[in-house]
Amino acid sequence: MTDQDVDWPTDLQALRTELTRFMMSYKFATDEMMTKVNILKEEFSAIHDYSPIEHVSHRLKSPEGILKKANRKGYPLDLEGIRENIQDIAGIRITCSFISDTYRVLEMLTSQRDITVLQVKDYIRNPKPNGYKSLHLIAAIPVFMSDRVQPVTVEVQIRTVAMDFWASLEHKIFYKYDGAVPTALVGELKEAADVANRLDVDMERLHDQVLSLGDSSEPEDNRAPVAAHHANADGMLPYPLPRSLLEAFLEQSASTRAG
Ligand code: 0O2
Repeated sequence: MTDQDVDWPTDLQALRTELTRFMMSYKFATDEMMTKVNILKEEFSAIHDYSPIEHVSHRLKSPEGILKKANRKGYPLDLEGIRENIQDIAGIRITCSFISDTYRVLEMLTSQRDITVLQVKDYIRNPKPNGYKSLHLIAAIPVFMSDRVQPVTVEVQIRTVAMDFWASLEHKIFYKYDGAVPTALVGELKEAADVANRLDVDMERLHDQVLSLGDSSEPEDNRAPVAAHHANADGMLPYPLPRSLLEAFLEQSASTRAG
């Protein structure tokens, strides 16, 4: 408590504590979900040839933003009402290279035991009329605090890089025109969404073709050595795995099994 707070009426002090707890629960839920996504991303980068997750970001709606949305939508202005009705206070955005990766990431998240799926909106199979595409997962994740376990709702948006590029620009244009985007621009945006979709489809087809060629098509000199192959998104793993160590390990485990 700061000196300033001493003069605050008790009800304001109580509300501030309650709001702080409320906001923190969403911050912790975001942290939990980010950990889950980063584990998938790092595991894929280390073990497989590529990760379906290109990039992940997060944001927490501000208390002002929450109040504005509750007012705009006519939701009850108590914390329980807000918790129940506003599902995007904690938001995570995952960008993937290919369309199939978005579904793969969705499946990997929704199959985790501690995640309760509340809703999935598939704007990839069913795009919005303006061309918006994305998968939206609304999920509850348990947050373990000192005196209770609180299920907290998080919105996860999963989309390709091309869809994300389009959505960022459309979002800027929408706000610039305060929602009243000129018809010609709406048409151009829809066309751009179609072009982005063609790019997604073509890139995935090309990627599949390259995969079907298999490893043997890769020139010997371009093959990454074992340690470099196991590099994660941030560079190398924190521990080296030199060939000599792997060979010694194999030899010893074979002799243990034999004897
Ligand atoms: P921000 O600033 O990104 O948070 P809701 O309004 O959330 O109660 P709705 O409209 O059914 O209910 O939710 P929906 O369709 O799942 O959309 C939620 C979020 O998806 C939006 O949050 C946007 O982030 C994104 N989104 C949805 N439609 C569009 C679109 O047409 N263009 C773009 N660029 N993004 C979209 P917010 O709160 O609107 O915005």
